[in-house]
Amino acid sequence: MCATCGCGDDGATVTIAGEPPVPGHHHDHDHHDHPHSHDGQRETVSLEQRVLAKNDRLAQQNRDWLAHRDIAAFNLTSSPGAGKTTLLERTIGDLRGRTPIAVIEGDQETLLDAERIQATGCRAVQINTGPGCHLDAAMVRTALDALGPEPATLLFIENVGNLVCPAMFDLGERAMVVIISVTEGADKPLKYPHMFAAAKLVLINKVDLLPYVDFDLDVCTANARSVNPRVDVLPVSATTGQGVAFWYQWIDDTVKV
Ligand SMILES: Nc1nc2c(ncn2[C@@H]2O[C@H](COP(=O)(O)OP(=O)(O)OP(=O)(O)O)[C@@H](O)[C@H]2O)c(=O)[nH]1
Ligand SMILES: [Mg+2]
Repeated sequence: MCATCGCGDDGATVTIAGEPPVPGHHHDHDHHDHPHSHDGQRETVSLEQRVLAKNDRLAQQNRDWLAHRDIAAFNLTSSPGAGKTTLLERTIGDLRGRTPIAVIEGDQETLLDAERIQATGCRAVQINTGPGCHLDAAMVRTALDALGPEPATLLFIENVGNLVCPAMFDLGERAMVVIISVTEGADKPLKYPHMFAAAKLVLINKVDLLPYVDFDLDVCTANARSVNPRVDVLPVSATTGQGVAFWYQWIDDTVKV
């Protein structure tokens, strides 16, 4: 069960396209078999705390595992369709040859995004969360075992498209990057503050569409900084390539920290 929205995430699977799926971890989540509402709010809050505390422990193990191999991981979050996979396709193409790159894809169903990434020649595994609405640290651990990234890999984790629950689940990444596209409205940082507060970088994508939509870059930036004063903000277009050089520079700077 998701600690934030209560949806189920049992039965996640990890798949390398072209190979049979392997079951993900079992989500015992320290809970019993009954719904959690019958004992009132206190039990629900305590369960949430246990789920998140357990995730934080596993995330720290992931962080240690990655650091030991000099692997920097970036957790990409956004609402569905903001352009995460398109940006990854361009990023892989542009950074190819500079450093090894691998991708963990998270979606409720389908191998579509992993297949798009593999079409670029990059190694990718797909986690299908089923009814679950976010990746968690245990799923990423299973995916890392399947992926076997070489030392010094640049690892991108594309989270399930959702601006709410992924904010709560540390995966052991170096940084969370939230992508918002100009068609979504400049108010989104105010309406989904937890995600923007957790991010190190906000990428404002699809700026090629700015002439056609009512979206104010300065207002969106100010809204993001009102919930996270130190967050970096970069406007980009994953399809035209506008601004992506600054994204690559940001990756370089963050990897070196
Ligand atoms: N005009 C424009 N379209 C874009 C841009 N980036 C992505 N798109 C389009 O937006 C749609 C969704 O892009 P995806 O990359 O699949 O988005 P996503 O965030 O990976 O989607 P989910 O994984 O389903 O959450 C596609 O039709 C892309 O071609 C961009 O910079 N400009
Ligand atoms: Mg995608």
